Amino acid sequence: SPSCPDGRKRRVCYYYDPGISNVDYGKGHSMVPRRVAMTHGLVASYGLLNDMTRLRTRPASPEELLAFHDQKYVDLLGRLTPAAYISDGDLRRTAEEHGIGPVRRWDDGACTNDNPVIDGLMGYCLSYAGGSLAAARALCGGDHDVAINWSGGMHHACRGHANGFCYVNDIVLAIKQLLGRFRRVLYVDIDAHHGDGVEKAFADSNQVMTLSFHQYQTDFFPGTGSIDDVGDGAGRYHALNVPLKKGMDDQGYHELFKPIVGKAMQVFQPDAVVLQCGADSLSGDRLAGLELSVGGHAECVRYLRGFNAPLLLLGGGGYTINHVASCWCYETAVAVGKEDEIADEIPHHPYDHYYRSQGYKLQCRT
Ligand code: V1S
Ligand code: CA
Ligand code: ZN
Repeated sequence: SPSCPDGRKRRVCYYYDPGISNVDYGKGHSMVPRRVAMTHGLVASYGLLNDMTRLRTRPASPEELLAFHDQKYVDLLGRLTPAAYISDGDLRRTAEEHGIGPVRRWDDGACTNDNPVIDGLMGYCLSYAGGSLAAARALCGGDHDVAINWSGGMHHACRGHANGFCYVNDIVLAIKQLLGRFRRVLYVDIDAHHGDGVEKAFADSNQVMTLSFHQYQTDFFPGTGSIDDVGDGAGRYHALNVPLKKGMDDQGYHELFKPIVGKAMQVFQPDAVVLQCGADSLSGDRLAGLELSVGGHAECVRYLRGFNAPLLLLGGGGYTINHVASCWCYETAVAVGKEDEIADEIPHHPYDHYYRSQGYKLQCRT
């Protein structure tokens, strides 16, 4: 069925590694990787896997991380386990210099660190980076129009430093992969936080335009992304920032999103687009204060898909996990052009008890 203004169906591929359900940032930590397994459970229960090619699960190699990260940092990630962190003082100091800290506070066991030393850390990094690389390669190959990795989107990681729950920057790696085939890449970031790691990586490039919409106020993480921050040197005016006040709703958001993204598409004429779909911009998020509905969030996907450029969809933040999974499932439906066909009533599946507070409804139509 025609599902786009140009009447063409999109060929969609999708990455999911079930290993994500075992990744645990620690007790009380806001980042819950199980939300990606919940998303996959919903996607499967709605039958959407039949409308996409499932990419083979292939973790990145440590060498592939070196396309952005430095050798010392990659070596550290490879050696860092909770046991080694406790027994090896040198390793502990090195980890802390690179932004990675203890998983537990010794009094009540609750996690207090943004980037804890978690079990299976390197495997987790290689898995989500491998997913974004596989998705980027699928777009380079030309057999797919949209590629999805909901476990990716870790926009804060730096070259040699973990930051804001992100250890490796799969987005930078994926964009570098896309640049092997495409001349210009537009990066759009609808996570409630500023996409600082991606912006910084390409700040002096005119081949990559970065555009972040984010909550911006005193004490809101990471504190960067003012409207005056526009890129450096050859990349000047190729970094765009749209700082928002808390409470911004669908209508206010799209009064900015559509004209700004539309203008960026028109002026920059990208050959590929990467959309970081952080779902902490949804209303009711545990960390952020923007007030998008699932329909309003997904409208960003629908709008960008309509330009018919190769499109990479990634995850990101999102801390009220039933909302996150509902949103990314609905956006998967948008990608395959079935948003009008999926029922509001959530089908029975192994994770359905998580959706009790929303009446077992996807709540995607506004
Ligand atoms: N806001 C916020 C927030 N909450 C936490 C946190 C909460 C519980 C824990 F167990 C551990 C950490 N950290 C933060 C922020 C980082 C937000 C990262 C957003 C990531 C993303 O959605 O954009 C993409 C995945 N960190 C801070 O505010 C820094 C601190 C300044 C305060 C919190 N403490 C724990 C560290 C230092
Ligand atoms: Ca953002
Ligand atoms: Zn965020």
